[in-house]
Amino acid sequence: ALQQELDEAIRTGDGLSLDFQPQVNACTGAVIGAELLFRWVRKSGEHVAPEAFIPILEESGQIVTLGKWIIQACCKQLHEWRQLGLDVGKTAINISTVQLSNSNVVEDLLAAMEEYAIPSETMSVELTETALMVSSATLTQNLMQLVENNITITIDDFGTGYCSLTYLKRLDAHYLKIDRSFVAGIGHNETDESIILATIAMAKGLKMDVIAEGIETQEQVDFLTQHQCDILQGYYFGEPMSALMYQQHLFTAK
Ligand code: G
Ligand code: G
Ligand code: NA
Ligand code: MN
Repeated sequence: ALQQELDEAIRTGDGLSLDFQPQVNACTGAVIGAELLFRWVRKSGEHVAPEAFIPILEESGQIVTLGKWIIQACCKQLHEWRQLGLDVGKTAINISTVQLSNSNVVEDLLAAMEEYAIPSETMSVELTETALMVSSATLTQNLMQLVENNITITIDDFGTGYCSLTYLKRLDAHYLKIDRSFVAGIGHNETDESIILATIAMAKGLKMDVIAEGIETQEQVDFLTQHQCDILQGYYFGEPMSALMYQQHLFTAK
């Protein structure tokens, strides 16, 4: 039933939307871009968390059409903002390793960016891992195509996925994103703090920039800034917002 309802939603667009959550420069606090987060509200009014249904769609293959919808809607929105003269920085779109292994998702992204005249330096991909991946030719090809087209790659949820270290070794990723479960331990869990410090040191050694997510407190901001984290994201700076709210946020954040 969930799958049928989503099929219909993708066809009509009803109940589907995109949220934007600001990402800020850790030193200056300036908004440098946003992460795009997909939202689905069912006909019953129930909000379904992406974690709850994306794995199901990956299994059924529906993630391919949903992925196309998200990419189209994102580029259309970015185009509108550009037309208004709004500089929204870099937008990070979540793409799972399942999507990258089973579809032409990068072709879709490049086509939409061309259609809506979105420069590659304003687009980035957060590589999320929802299932154990065996490397496939399609996955490798898709990742290479991103790099060739100057689209930056972030390894998402670092330390919680299945084989992130393998990606670090094989992949030209630009950013490493510290998972919010580690950030939550700052100030009271030495293990989490040690993992964060080791992760930052490793990322710097690999010439990568570090993003931390799930920032909710000043203490977390201070700790991460003191330890050379580059980009911060979390409720402390702004919750995921509708496009309209985000647009207003950009004006008031300046
Ligand atoms: O904002 P929220 O906690 O609901 O997002 C949960 C997770 O859902 C995110 O960490 C992200 O990995 C996943 N997600 C959100 N939007 C998308 C999307 O557009 N595509 C994919 N593949 N995953 C997404
Ligand atoms: O890693 P992922 O792409 O799932 O991260 C995005 C998710 O994290 C979204 O579901 C978003 O709603 C959630 N999120 C964003 N900021 C915060 C925060 O400060 N605290 C918590 N607990 N969750 C957050
Ligand atoms: Na993400
Ligand atoms: Mn994450």
